[in-house]
Amino acid sequence: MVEPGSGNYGDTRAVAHDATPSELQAESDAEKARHHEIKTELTRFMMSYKFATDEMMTKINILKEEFASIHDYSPIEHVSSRIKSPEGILNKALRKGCPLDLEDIRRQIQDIAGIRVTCSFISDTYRVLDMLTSQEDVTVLEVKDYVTNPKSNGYKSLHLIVAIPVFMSDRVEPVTVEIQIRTVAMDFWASLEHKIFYKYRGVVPANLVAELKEAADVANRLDIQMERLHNQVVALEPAARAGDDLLSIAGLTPFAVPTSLLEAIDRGRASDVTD
Ligand code: 0O2
Repeated sequence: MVEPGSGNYGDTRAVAHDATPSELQAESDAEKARHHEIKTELTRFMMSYKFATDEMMTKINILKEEFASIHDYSPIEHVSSRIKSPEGILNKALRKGCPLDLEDIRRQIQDIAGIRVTCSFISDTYRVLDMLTSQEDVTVLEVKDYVTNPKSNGYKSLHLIVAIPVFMSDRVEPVTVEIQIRTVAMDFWASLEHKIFYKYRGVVPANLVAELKEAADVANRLDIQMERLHNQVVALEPAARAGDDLLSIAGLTPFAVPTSLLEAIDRGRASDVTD
């Protein structure tokens, strides 16, 4: 017999010891059905983060390709993404004291979808930040500038939390994505520090902490020096480049550009100016 409120977990779903086999079976079926329903909800929940990541990755890759095609150089070296596993979400929710409810988790855990953008130079990290935050459908929820204000251990990165609309079959869902933007040198440092931090379970010996801080300073000096070198190269007179008569778009075979087309557009512009 099912006695409301008398079970192990203090809820109405628990079964008393004298339950008949058919009652036990019914309870087990009901539990399976509930778990199935929750799993479906969880799948939709996780999918929304995958779609948000896909959308942001497309945006970032468009910026990367557009920049590379027009300027012969891209501020973005590398982009990667990850979705936190359900276990990772559960651990973070428990750590933060967040109720185990999908809507609370959606509100309180903002790095379920994470993207990392690696740039060549410090100025590029801010350029990428500007390009992403100025997009109309991207709502900026938070920006943390650990590049200008590094953490005490030496960690540097720009952290951006955005919400992006995901168009599902029956609704539009604003989904948050955490984007970390850093240089190659900052990334190198952060991945090593992350490994050390986990190896020592957060209690890193003082000598290693000091060495890591020193390495962060070296990485910063390297960033500054590499950017200075880059600027010197950019300032040099551009040499005539082979293939200037071709129109190149990444992923497509270069198009030949008829001189007559260039001349016609040029004439059209000149007449626009004189009109
Ligand atoms: P994981 O496993 O990388 O996801 P939050 O806990 O996110 O709500 P917090 O910690 O104030 O709030 O956020 P913050 O400072 O923006 O840091 C978020 C993420 O940045 C971290 O995620 C790390 O990925 C990275 N990060 C921050 N500080 C450091 C650091 O000192 N060293 C390294 N290597 N990475 C750092 P998680 O959730 O801590 O971990």
